[in-house]
Amino acid sequence: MKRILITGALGQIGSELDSFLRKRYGNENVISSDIKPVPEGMLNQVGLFEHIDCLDAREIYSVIEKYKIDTVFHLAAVLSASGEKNPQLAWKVNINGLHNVLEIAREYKCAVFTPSSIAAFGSSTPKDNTPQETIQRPNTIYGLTKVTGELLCDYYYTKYGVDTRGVRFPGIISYATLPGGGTTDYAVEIFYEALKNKKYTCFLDKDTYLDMMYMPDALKAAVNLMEADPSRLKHRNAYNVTAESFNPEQLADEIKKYIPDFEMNYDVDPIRQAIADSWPNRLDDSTAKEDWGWSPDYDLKAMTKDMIEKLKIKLFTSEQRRAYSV
Ligand code: VAH
Repeated sequence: MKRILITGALGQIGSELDSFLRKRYGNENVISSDIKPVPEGMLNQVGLFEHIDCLDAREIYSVIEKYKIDTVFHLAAVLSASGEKNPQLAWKVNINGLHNVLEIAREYKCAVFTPSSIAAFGSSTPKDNTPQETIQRPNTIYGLTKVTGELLCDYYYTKYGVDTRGVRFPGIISYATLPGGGTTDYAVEIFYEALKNKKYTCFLDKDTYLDMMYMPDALKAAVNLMEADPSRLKHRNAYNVTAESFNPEQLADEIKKYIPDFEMNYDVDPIRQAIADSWPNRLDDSTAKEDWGWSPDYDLKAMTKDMIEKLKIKLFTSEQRRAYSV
């Protein structure tokens, strides 16, 4: 892995994967791309940047040719809640966009990382210690595109030898970029609201268990898998990975250790609740640990501590931080 392209680089994962990879491989070896232009406020944070609409194969071709790309982290996707509002767009972006990338990777012999998700499982999947190989019958368009994407990436590996790899990400929590259109977004929004307003109204029920992961662990999973010795990989698309499983009430209780007067309310969104209810409570990620040494660093306690510390710096001036009784 020497010359890397990230698609969807302005999203929640992409915006942090960009700087992570630049530190690891050098600024000149990481090209970020997105369908959107770089926002004013991010111009000094992004390295080499190109416009790519993954539905336009010519744009992908030209960037891969221009920079002699050998590895693509394909992150451009429509997430679960947004997908239910526009299933047709979700299918086009998540499948046709992926197919464009795989076809070009086949021609230019690029390796491809494509994240799957716990959303690739459905209500008939075992909810606790969800196995690496089990029933996958999701009932959301996002989940359906994730299962299709897993199968398509495996096909390109077995049929054409394209070095495709992926992980099934849980909900990802980060302080740098707000997520957009996800069912797990509550676990990010809650921190902003707790610090700014000391209260949050959660759109999921208090005892909705979901797998979650702090962004540093998510970046570690993606890069460690792509750097792993291919001979050790018994799977390609995609590995179960998780770091923690908690429900909104447990997250609220952990935040109260830093903001004692934080108030948590609930106003359940039936659409996102139904999506969350169809997902597992806790994955079994032992196969990833055995095959390529997966090992998360952040549990609920460590993630909450770091999120509060980093968001206080992001949201408040030093005077405000001094005055803030946290
Ligand atoms: C979503 N954040 O909520 C994404 C993720 C497991 C959830 O795939 O759609």
